[in-house]
Formats: sequence, structure tokens, C-alpha cells
Amino acid sequence: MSILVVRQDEKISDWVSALQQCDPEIPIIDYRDSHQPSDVKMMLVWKQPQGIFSTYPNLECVSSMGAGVDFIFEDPSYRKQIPMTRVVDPLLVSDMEEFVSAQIYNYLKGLHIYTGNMQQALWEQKPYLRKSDVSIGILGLGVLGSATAMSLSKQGFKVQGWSQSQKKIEGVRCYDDTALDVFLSQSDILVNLLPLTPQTRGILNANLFSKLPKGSFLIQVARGPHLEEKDLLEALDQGQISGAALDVFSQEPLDKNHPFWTHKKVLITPHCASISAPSSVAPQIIDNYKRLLKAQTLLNQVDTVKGY
Ligand code: NDP
Ligand code: OXD
Repeated sequence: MSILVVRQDEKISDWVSALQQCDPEIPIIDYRDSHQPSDVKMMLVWKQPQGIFSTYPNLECVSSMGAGVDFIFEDPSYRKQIPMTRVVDPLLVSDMEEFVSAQIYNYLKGLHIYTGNMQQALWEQKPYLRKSDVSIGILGLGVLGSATAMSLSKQGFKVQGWSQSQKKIEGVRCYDDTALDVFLSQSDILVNLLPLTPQTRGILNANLFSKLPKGSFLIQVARGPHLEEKDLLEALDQGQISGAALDVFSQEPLDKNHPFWTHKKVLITPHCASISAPSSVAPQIIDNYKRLLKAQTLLNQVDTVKGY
């Protein structure tokens, strides 16, 4: 019985090595190498080739290499009765907290404007925004959203969050899904940290933007299909949204001709807000494999009915 590692880029070898180092006794297989499909008990995947799951008759667990699992649900060969796990990892959390904080300070102090001004050798001071000038709203108060909210609150920001169920987080005003409009009306900086599900797809649209205070700033670090791209371009042109930091896109890599690349109010990063580090994540994968063998409860199991 073995763990099959599946991803279609050069990072696959780091994952195979990290798992092998964690427990040299367990057979870890790169999916491109020859192997017997019936031996595979667990698959560790990131953006796998579509249809791959149907090849493995004895699969008992599918693990995502990241926090998100949308790309597994979207594969028609994934069967919902196969337990699914995802990554919950302190590095993934602290990287996200730091990335979102960096984007917020960049926006408050206008660094993105000065970066643009350099191209014209333009020396022009702009007024700063300060922490007390803004209220930050976080969509999604799960592992990453709640930690990011708490971190920002500790830094002295006014922070509020929105989630399906009511949460209680020190220093953060929490709203449940019945109070989206009130939450939005107070979010000068909106951070998206929702999972991608049928309910959240397209949530960042014209209707939502119209409920934000005029001139709000968007930080989109969850999944590309949350965003209606045309609606954002319109909201930016109308000034309803004053700027956007976008880390994730419906098509990745973003097409070279996409209007976001040249838009003055958009800052693009290549899906790097927080990236799973193989050496940090490998122990929980190995732990889950051993739990599978002993028929024990898995760590970080995804609710396949809720879809996240
Ligand atoms: P969690 O599953 O821990 O949290 C999800 C949160 O969203 C929960 O608070 C949940 O509410 C809420 N939620 C889900 N559906 C709805 C809904 N329909 N309405 C309102 N609230 C909803 O996820 P994580 O925090 O671990 O990760 C969030 C996402 O971040 C990932 O799915 C991934 O897409 C993205 N990500 C992006 C990275 C990047 O580099 N850009 C890196 C890592 C993750 P409740 O608590 O009530 O269930
Ligand atoms: C994740 C990601 O889901 O990197 O972990 O996007």
C-alpha cells in the first residue's frame, strides 16, 4: 500500500522527498513513475489531471496539498464517499496573516502609487491613510480568516468578519450569513478568505461592490472564480472600488493580454499569498496515512457535504 503524489509542476519532487524524509518506510510514489494502481491507498494532490481518481480502485483518502479543496470537488472522477483532507498548518496561517497585512500597509501608505510614479520620475507626496481611518472586513472566518482577523486586530485595526455560522473572536466584530449587508457597509478594506463552493462562486460581484463604502479597497486571496472580473473593472472605473490587490484568478497563470495587467488600480501577485511548505506539511500527511491503516479519525477532514 502506498501514497501517490500528484501535481503537474516541478514542485512534485520536493513533496516526494519531504514525505520520504518524514517516514522512509512508507512507499511514496511520483504518479509519473510506473506503479500498480491497486496499491494506492492515499493520494496527495494539487491540481491533478482531471479524471485521475477513477484509475485507483482502492483509494481510501484524497489529501489536498493546500487549504483549498475546490479543485478536487470539481473533478468528476472524485467520489464523495472517499474521505478528503486538507492542509491546516501554522506556516500557511502566518504567511497569510503577513501577506494580507503587507497589502493593507501598501495600500494605506500609497506605496503602489509611488511605484507607478517612479516610471515617470514623478516626485509627488500623497496624504497617508492611518489605521484609525479604516475598518477591515474579512469574508470567511475559518482557519485563515480568523487568524488574519485576530492578527490585524492586535496590530490596532478595527476588524470585522463574516462567516456562515456565528463566531466569537476577541477583538473582532463577527457577523453571520444573515448580516452580509451590514458587514459590507462598514468594510473600507475587504479581504476575501472564503472557500470556493457553489454558494460562494461569483460572490465578489457588482451587487456586493455597490454595498461597500465608496472607494473601498479589495484584497482577493481566496479563489479566482469568487470574482466577477468585468464587475470589478467597472467598479474600479466608476471609483466604487479604489483599488484591488489580486492574488488568484479564474485562469492561472493570468493571460498575458488580460486588462488587469495594465490597470493602474490593480496589483497582481501570482497566487503566492501563502504557499504550503512540503517539509512543514509532510508530518500531517504521514500521520493521516498511519491513521488510515489503523482506521482512526483523520486530521483536517473536509466536510464533503458542505464542500469545504
Ligand atoms: P476554512 O474552511 O477554515 O474557512 C472557511 C470560512 O468560510 C469559514 O468561516 C466558513 O464559515 C466560511 N464560509 C464558507 N462558506 C460560506 C458561505 N456560503 N457564506 C458565509 N461564510 C462561508 O478555510 P481556510 O480559512 O483554511 O481557507 C480559506 C480559503 O483560502 C481556501 O479555501 C483557499 O481557497 C484560500 N487560500 C488561498 C491561498 C493563497 O495563496 N491565495 C493560500 C491558502 C488558502 P463557517 O466557519 O461558519 O463554516
Ligand atoms: C491553498 C492555496 O489552498 O495555496 O493552500 O491556494
